[in-house]
Amino acid sequence: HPDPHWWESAIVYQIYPWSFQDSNGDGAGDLPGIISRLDYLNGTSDSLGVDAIWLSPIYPSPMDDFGYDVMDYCAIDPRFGTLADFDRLISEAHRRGIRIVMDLVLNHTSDQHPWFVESRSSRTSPKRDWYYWAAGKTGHRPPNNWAARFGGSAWTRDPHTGQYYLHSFLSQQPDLNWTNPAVRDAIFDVVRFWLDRGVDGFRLDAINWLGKDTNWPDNPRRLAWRSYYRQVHLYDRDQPQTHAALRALRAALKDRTDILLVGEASSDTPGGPAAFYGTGSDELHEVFDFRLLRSSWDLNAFRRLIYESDRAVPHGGWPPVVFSNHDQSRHIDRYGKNGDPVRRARAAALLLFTLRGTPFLYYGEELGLRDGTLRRSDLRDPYTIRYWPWKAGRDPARTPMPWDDSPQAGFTTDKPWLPLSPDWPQTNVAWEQKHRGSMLSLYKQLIRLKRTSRALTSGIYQPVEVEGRECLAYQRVFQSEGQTEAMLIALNFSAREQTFSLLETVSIPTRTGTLILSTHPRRGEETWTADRFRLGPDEGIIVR
Ligand code: TEU
Repeated sequence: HPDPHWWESAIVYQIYPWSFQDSNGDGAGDLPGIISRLDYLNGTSDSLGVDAIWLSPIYPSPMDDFGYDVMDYCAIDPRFGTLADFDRLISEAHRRGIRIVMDLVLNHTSDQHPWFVESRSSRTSPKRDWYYWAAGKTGHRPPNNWAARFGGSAWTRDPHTGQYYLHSFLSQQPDLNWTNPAVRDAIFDVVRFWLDRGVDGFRLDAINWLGKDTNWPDNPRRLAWRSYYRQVHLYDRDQPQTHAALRALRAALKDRTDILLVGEASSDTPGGPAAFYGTGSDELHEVFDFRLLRSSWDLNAFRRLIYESDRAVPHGGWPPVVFSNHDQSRHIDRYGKNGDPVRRARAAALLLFTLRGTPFLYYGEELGLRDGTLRRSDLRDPYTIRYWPWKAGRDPARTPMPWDDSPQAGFTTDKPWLPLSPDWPQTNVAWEQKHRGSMLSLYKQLIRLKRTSRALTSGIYQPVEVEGRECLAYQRVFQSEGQTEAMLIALNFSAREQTFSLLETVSIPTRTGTLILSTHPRRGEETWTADRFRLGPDEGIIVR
């Protein structure tokens, strides 16, 4: 039963398959494990209540980048299960009202993918131009100065043919040549393969990398800090060919208005990630905007970035809201710096479910799970290892989901592939389900509220001016047939209790109302007035 644009009222939950639930005791998560935990996500009165799962890659892979290096786009890695397990996941999820969004890694494959194996076999291989090959400069120097995202040159010389291949990430992740129509056709076959199995959408990995300037000009460098230069990715990201490829993909899906295309574009161009909405109806439905995620917990930055990213989405597109994913420290640790992490994470939860857009939760954030404290010998991700200990890296945010206080937190019976985060004895599903003041209880409350409020799902976003500094306020307003539903959100960005009042610079349907939710456990239904209201440290409230 097609439900066009289902994502505009949905809540999406990202599962990192390595870390959600192990079913066979090998210390790593798998599909049968995920199936066994679906009731936690939706389908019972006690479930979290999410509408879709975004699954990070589960395809066969040598796991150099933990699945973002794909060897076969149309199969399941045996570590995670089989295609039969996947089909069962789809039907069991759908039965509970959960949709499945697959991760599609289109910029590159693994160097073990048969396409690349064939491509590198000789200069005249029929698949040679499925990837980018170029001659080096004299003296075994790469064709240009492009830097790989994970360090070093973006070019690696293949001794077998003496040419260089391009890889924007690890050298084990050669970039596909999207100027070649055969590549595009092969990928569209992959899309059809998963659509036939019943998936509901795709998260498009690193999508702004797709097109390249194949004249291979050097990227300019800009002085970033003292004598440290940073490369400006002028010619290897955000190229016009990327838009052409996305338009073709969207056109191929024109009869499927129920298939979500959400793209990851950590783009630094002036148009920013929003450029990948195209006109609003010819490229992606949703594009992650990581500016808020990269910001520190700062009122002025949040006010500006929320406004800008909301305004940037063209008519027809829909914004995702995201604070955490598998690529950086969890936001409880990032936003919690120089403050109270739990109170701030509760305030962030309020934003996640009340800003305009589809909330994307990263597994464990609903528990307030903290980053793992890992030793050098625990690390698995090559990017984390390369910059250890100067950068926190990605492994700390990928630790196993803590389900209960049994050994290994109910995640596995063996040694987990990454150690549990140290807070798991209190921060786990079983404990939090029993405590009304827990992060999990707050997430459930917010999800229930969002689902039953037209204002919170479909209403417009309007900033509201506040008298007194350090308070962010906005309203969500939904109007239809003369009826107005409005919700006001106010958030104290300081660690002190303060009294605020709203300025009447815009028409505020919410000058009086009932305070229906607070991120501080003690407050419940009480009357509220815009003229004078008190907020505790880091407290956020919703007023109806
Ligand atoms: O990430 C692309 C990306 O933009 C990264 O540079 C990201 O900003 C970085 O990891 C932050 O530390 C995607 C995936 O999300 C990531 O896990 C993959 O490793 C990468 O693509 C390559 O496929």
